[in-house]
Amino acid sequence: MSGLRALIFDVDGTLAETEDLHRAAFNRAFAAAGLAIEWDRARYRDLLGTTGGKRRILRHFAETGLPEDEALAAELHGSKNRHYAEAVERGIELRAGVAELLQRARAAGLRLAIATTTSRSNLAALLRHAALPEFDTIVAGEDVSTLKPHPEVYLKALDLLDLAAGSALAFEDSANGLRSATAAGLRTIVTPSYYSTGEDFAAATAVLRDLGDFDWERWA
Ligand code: XBP
Ligand code: MG
Repeated sequence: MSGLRALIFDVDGTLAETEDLHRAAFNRAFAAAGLAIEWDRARYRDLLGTTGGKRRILRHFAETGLPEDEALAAELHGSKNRHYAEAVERGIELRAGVAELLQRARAAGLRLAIATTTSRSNLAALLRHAALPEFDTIVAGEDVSTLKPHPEVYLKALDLLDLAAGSALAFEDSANGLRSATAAGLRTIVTPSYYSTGEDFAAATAVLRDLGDFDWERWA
């Protein structure tokens, strides 16, 4: 395809399998605060339907009859992010094919952007410790008023890139992310992750096992 100018990437689940590190960090934060809350994988898969860590904690409070204490949720979320950064510092690998795709895109003169609902501190930890190149544009959770599946994060990335949606491709791992990107008008490549496997990706332009399977010639 001609006219492709930029690739816009989701972070958690797409660049790296980070969600289980988030889950463990939530559990550490709950334990450190003396709360008897522990999220197993099945519970976390369900909670991932709610984007944003603080909103996820508040949903758990609501669903288990605890007071919806915003200040406590914010404190726990801050603690979770510190535990998450420590875990990322101990080592994180990119998903298969990601580094190669980013390199090829750079070599082809494409611009690279990030559109994520995660906190900037989590992204900074990942950018410091995973083998990622510089991104031209980054939009994170704090930069938008409404998280995915709302399109704001992708619309903002396109605005900062000064590109129309037709000149870019989005890369996502989840149904919420796919809804966000397609609502922004972007064609979206989905690579299902550990937690998103089995979700509905019917609206995707392509669904790939990993980004090493990205058919570069078709797009570049
Ligand atoms: C996935 C998310 C995030 C993370 C936790 O983000 O839903 O909420 O689970 O991040 P992405 P925070 O768009 O990168 O897939 O705790 O910082 O909200
Ligand atoms: Mg994701």
